[in-house]
Amino acid sequence: MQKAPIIDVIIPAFNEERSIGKVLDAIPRDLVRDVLVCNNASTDRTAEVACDAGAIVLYEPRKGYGSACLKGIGHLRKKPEEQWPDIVVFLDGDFSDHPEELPSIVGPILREGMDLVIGSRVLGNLEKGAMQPQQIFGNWLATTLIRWFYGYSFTDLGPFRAVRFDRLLEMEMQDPDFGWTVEMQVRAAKMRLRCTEVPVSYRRRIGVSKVSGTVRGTLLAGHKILWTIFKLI
Ligand SMILES: Nc1nc2c(ncn2[C@@H]2O[C@H](COP(=O)(O)OP(=O)(O)OP(=O)(O)O)[C@@H](O)[C@H]2O)c(=O)[nH]1
Ligand SMILES: [Mg+2]
Repeated sequence: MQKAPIIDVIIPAFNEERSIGKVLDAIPRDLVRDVLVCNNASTDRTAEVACDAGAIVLYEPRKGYGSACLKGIGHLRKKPEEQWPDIVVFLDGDFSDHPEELPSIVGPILREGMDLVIGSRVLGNLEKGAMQPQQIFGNWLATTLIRWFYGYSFTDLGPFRAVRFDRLLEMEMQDPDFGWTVEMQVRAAKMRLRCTEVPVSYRRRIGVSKVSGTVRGTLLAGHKILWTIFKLI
């Protein structure tokens, strides 16, 4: 990329009023054009807090992590092509990720010609209790299957990631919920994209756990992730 790259950030958010302001404040805004908070039918003040902190707030009535991300992509795609971003960064709205690490997430795209960069919590600084044992096992299983079926070595399905926008559009992402992250990695592998990982820090979320800390959420997410890997073969 010759000119200064356009980097936009997409944050799916469902009832994250206590954390979203901190997430937005920690994003290095000098590197980023727009921050899109995709408000997933929140019933709290997530939208107001995000708007006050300078984000563009989009509303997505369909629940689910993937639906919120798709809303953000749709918003960017509708712009005239010359205003499309070069890179899109995804991160969570619960302040588990460390947004100030954005430069290391986009670095391999800018400097090494990568298409997709996954922030690996396994390789990075993982706060005790930030990931549940079943989540660590599930990620290990999913990444092992991806290695067997697709020959790509990932260590994590972490939410903090960067992807070239043109490649993201070519992926034609579809998953409306928990399969989103693994779908992106499987599609990237099938497309033989240039993928890498960088270590990222990860801490305990602010607010109530919705997925990994609940039995129902873990079972649904685990099932969906494995199903997505087999479905796309
Ligand atoms: N659970 C859930 N999260 C959503 C939804 N839509 C957007 N999100 C956001 O997606 C991000 C990831 O969800 P989390 O609830 O943090 O999922 P997790 O990190 O696997 O598990 P916990 O942090 O333990 O709940 C957060 O920013 C959520 O606010 C949704 O419909 N359900
Ligand atoms: Mg979380």
